[in-house]
Amino acid sequence: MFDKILIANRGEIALRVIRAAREMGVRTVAVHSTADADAMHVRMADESVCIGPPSSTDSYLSVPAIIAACEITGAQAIHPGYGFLSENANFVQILEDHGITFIGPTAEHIRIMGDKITAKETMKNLGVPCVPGSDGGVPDVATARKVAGEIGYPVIVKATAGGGGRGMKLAKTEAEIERAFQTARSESKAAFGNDEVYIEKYLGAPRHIEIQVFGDGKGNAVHLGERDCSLQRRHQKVFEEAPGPAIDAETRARIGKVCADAVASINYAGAGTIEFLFENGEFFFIEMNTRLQVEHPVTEAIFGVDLVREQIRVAEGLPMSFTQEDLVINGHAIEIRINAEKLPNFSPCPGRITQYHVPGGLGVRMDSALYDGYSIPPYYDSLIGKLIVHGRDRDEALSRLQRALGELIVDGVDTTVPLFHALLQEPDIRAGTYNIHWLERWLEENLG
Ligand code: MV4
Repeated sequence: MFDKILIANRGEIALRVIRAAREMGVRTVAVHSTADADAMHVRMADESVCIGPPSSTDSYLSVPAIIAACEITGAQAIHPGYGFLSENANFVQILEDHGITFIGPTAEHIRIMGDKITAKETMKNLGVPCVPGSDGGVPDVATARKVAGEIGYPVIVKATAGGGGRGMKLAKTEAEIERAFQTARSESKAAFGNDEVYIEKYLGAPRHIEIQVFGDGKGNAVHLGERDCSLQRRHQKVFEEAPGPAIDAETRARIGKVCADAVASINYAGAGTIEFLFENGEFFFIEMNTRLQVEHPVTEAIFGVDLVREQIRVAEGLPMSFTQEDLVINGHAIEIRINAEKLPNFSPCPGRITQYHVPGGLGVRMDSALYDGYSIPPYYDSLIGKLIVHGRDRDEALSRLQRALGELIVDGVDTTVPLFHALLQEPDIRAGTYNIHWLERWLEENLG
């Protein structure tokens, strides 16, 4: 086993990794910016290294500073968490060249999935069902018009370097294709330095269903079912649950096997998420994320596994500690993301926490790096906590969420907690009958 790992992240995910490492007897190194000197991850780690000024670019994204921290402390591996350097293939390539283990997939797999055209082509060749669309990149307007005409309108033009909703343009009719194509292309060039775009049939009212996969890097892989993450605002997830209310056991087993077989055949290592749009009983691949995701705890809850522990094991070359047959779903889990944001505009609300009380009891997990008196710095994202509840079924999970939310106190800053009190009153939330557009519409009608 590793003696010591470095966590190249902050906030709740840094704590999440420190906790798994500690249970495994692995020592931990926190890195932090000057703004995070008093952060909980620095306190909780065995050692810490200051790696730069507040700006992420000069600290949590600084490859030389992070590698120097590794060399100084003798850490043998780096866990990237999510965001920051977690899907940066160049970073992973440099670690590979320095003999530092990256706790995650290879640079090559990150690169393949980071380019959305290559990712889709790879998945299609592995038998994963994809959204109908262009065969690879679309070089000019004439081709765009031809491809869109063949697929049928509406279509969506997407940036190959995009993902997560960045660089997408809808064309409802042929009259809109030229503009959609040109805008997608120029915005993509400006944002990513890459103007390659592709075209897909636009699905009107799907759910966002993602399949959790896990590989050992040696040709073995499993799936851990799905999460329904359809409730999003501006491509930020707000509420996630597992299993998906619209997915039955047979459907899960079928798409799960397709995904597990696909990643097994490329020798994928570690945690991955295969994202689909799900409409009228059909799955359509859109993207693959090669990291541990924010919402991984709902999967952990229903399968009773520690995904970070598995990541560390596999990075060391150990086998996974479960087989597909071991992975049986128990009950239902829901996660809500608590952000330091002021409603109705969701404007960031950093500041000092004057009172913090964490809910507890059966089936309640709060992942957060907050503490009484902590000052949330203004430099990073606004996620300050995740409340995860687990029940025997969906109704019990919903009741438990409402009960736990009632116990939670976060004073001193505005948070998104009131949004969840309101959402839990909604018949569509209680019934699980929502799609990717439900939340934006609800916000429009209720917070306007
Ligand atoms: C789509 C789509 C409809 N049709 N692709 C947005 C984020 C990125 N991951 C993919 N996205 C979408 N791709 C086709 N062919 C609709 C969306 C989309 C969306 C997807 C998931 C969750 C929320 C969303 C909100 C708006 C649009």
